[in-house]
Amino acid sequence: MTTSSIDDRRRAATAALREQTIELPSWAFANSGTRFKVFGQAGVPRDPFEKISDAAEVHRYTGVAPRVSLHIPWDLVEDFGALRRHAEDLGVSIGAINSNVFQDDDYMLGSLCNPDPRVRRKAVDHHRACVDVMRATGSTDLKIWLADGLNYPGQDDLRARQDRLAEGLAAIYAELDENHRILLEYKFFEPAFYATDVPDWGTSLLHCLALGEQATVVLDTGHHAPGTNIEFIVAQLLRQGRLGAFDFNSRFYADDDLMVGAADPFQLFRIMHEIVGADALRPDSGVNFMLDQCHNIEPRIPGQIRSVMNVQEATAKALLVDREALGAAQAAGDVLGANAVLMDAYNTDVRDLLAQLRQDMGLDPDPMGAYAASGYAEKIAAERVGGTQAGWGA
Ligand code: PSV
Ligand code: MN
Repeated sequence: MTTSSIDDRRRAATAALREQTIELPSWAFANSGTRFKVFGQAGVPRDPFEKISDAAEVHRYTGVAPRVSLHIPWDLVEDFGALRRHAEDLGVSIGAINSNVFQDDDYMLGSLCNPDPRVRRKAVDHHRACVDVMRATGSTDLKIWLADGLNYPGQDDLRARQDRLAEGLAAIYAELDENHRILLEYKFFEPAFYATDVPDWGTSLLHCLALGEQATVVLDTGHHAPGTNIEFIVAQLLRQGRLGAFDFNSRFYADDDLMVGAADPFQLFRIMHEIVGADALRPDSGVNFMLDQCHNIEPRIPGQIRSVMNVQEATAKALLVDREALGAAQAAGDVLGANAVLMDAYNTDVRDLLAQLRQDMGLDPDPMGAYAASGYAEKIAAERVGGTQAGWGA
């Protein structure tokens, strides 16, 4: 059996990890909760500028989180050029622009799939405005998640809704600049419970294929039924060159939006194994590794730091897989041997490797400790008094 040496693999892993970037969601820094209670926290941002300042702290201590996704209208500001400059001054940039066609009364029966053409036009216009935000901020990704769906059989026509969806998406696609992409997200249920208009990767992919090269699928790890083999979906989308991005988070039950790698680090490893196997970790692979999380009870900036570290750990383990040995075992039909090669990598403690990487990058090897010692949490708690803390809808 051929094997590459562990030292070679560690060297290659370190080089790849240096290049990996993870995008942070602006809404992770704002108040959030369940439908039962939102617990406020001291120092929560009052506006998008403060959200970006907090995101920049995560980048300061991890060195691998240089972009922040915005959600419109939650992150509407008068001057997006100023927001962009604020980000750049702090060493970060604006990432994906998330549209929001689910929090306006007009959208009760859907947005792009709504039976009323006036509402459909309004939803397309909102996306036009989002493309303008992309131009002003330098963003290249328009992330679309639709809450569209039905609660009752017969409530609307399933096929007609797909036709309206295709038409609306085509109108939005026509607005894109050359360097822009659409990231079309799917989710199997919620808020609609009987039928969702973009429920799965297949539906998203079909619409993307009809739209053109600039349309790709975004895979939110929380948007699947229990037991779904997510790494299979990853492999399929990569084969088609249509995996545009991840929304990383953890689920125990449904769309829990907990910290990535907290509920099922093994699943995260399996996903990253597919990514590494398809050489899709490269920064120019077109896959945007984003977080989509809410920190309801834990402090938010450390919650994001921990999440970034969790992604790095899973990635490091995937990079340590002895692919030559794995290939040889697979070719020989050695079921247990192949499984053992994968598990060896998963069971490797990579924390020392990542601590060394951070040191090489001029960072503290312990991002959580360094942030805690920085005094930033105390500073924002003291400074951010008055005003309204940001949350969903603000
Ligand atoms: C929907 O559940 C989702 O995952 C979409 O990405 C939204 O934009 C995000 O959550 C924030 O609500
Ligand atoms: Mn998402």
